[in-house]
Amino acid sequence: MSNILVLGGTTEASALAALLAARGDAAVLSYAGRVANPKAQPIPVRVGGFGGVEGLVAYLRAHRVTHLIDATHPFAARMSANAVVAAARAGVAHIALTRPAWAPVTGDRWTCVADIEAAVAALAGPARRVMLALGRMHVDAFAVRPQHDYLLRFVDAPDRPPGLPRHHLVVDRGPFDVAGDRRLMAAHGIEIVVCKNAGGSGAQAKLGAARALGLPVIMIDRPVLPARLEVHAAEDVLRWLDHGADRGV
Ligand code: 3Y8
Ligand code: NAP
Repeated sequence: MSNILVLGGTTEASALAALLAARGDAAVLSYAGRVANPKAQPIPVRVGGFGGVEGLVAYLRAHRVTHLIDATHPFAARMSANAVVAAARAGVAHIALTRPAWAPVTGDRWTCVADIEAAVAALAGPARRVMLALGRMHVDAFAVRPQHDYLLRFVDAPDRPPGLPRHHLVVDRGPFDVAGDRRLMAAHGIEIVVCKNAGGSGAQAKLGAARALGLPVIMIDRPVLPARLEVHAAEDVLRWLDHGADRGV
């Protein structure tokens, strides 16, 4: 009898949770607790860190988890690294449900950079109107570029104002749509967009909006993750659960 733990926080994790609920699988979805009201799920939810690798090993053993499914965001690098190590230590089958990285298409004006610091460096120069579509956690890194007018978008209202002298904050959660993002960018006279290569559909709208408006995009590449079994569709996870997991394929 399988007992599944899904590391969530993405559109794909929610899609998987719906499939697991429909099949009646014993499954729990885990959130870090980063936002005030995480999306409700059709399976039981736990919220909060595990306490590093050791904490996750202890959780896997205490709850007799048989399958660990890492469906976190591609930038949740520490969680994903911990999951690989903890699953191996606890002898729990592990798979990652990820989404392919976005690739530029005709009309895209991308500058790809390695990480947040490189994106900050790429914003040297005269003042511009910048959509910083990175959420809340990395805004402070851009304080060394105070000359720009920033458009920020957070899931929750922050308990202190962002440390950027000129900014406009939108409080909204995705998934977003192209028409909405295009209206937002036009209304704020955005000249350049900074974003992470999140992949998937939930954050993709801003790329279509930037393309339609002919705007350049600073695209932050994903962090490197450990080697692991990966699939890109929730249905592939179900096949793994039903046929592959016990053979470790
Ligand atoms: C807490 C749980 C679902 C999941 C929805 C996806 C899509 C909408 C688009 C922009 C980019 C950003 C941000 C974003 C998107 C989905 C997905 C996605 C980007 C929620 C959620 C949690 C979080 C955490 C939050 C981060 C922030 C990042 C906002 C739920 C809504 C920018 C990533 O205030 C904070 O501390 C926010 C932190 C990590 C990145 C950052 O640095 O601020 N996501 N987002 C999860 C937890 O506690 O474990 O309520 O659904 C989930 C979603 N956010 O089921 O429909 O699948 O990616 N999330 C990025 O891609 O750059 C917004 O504004 O254009
Ligand atoms: P991270 O930096 O890789 O993880 C930092 C620590 O947060 C982890 O070591 C773990 O704490 C805890 N954690 C992360 N995800 C967790 C989960 N699903 N359940 C329980 N604990 C979790 O992670 P992050 O980038 O802050 O992402 C946090 C959450 O937001 C994840 O669910 C992710 O899917 C979601 N998200 C992130 C982004 C993004 O841009 N980073 C975008 C959309 C959604 P312990 O070490 O104490 O176990």
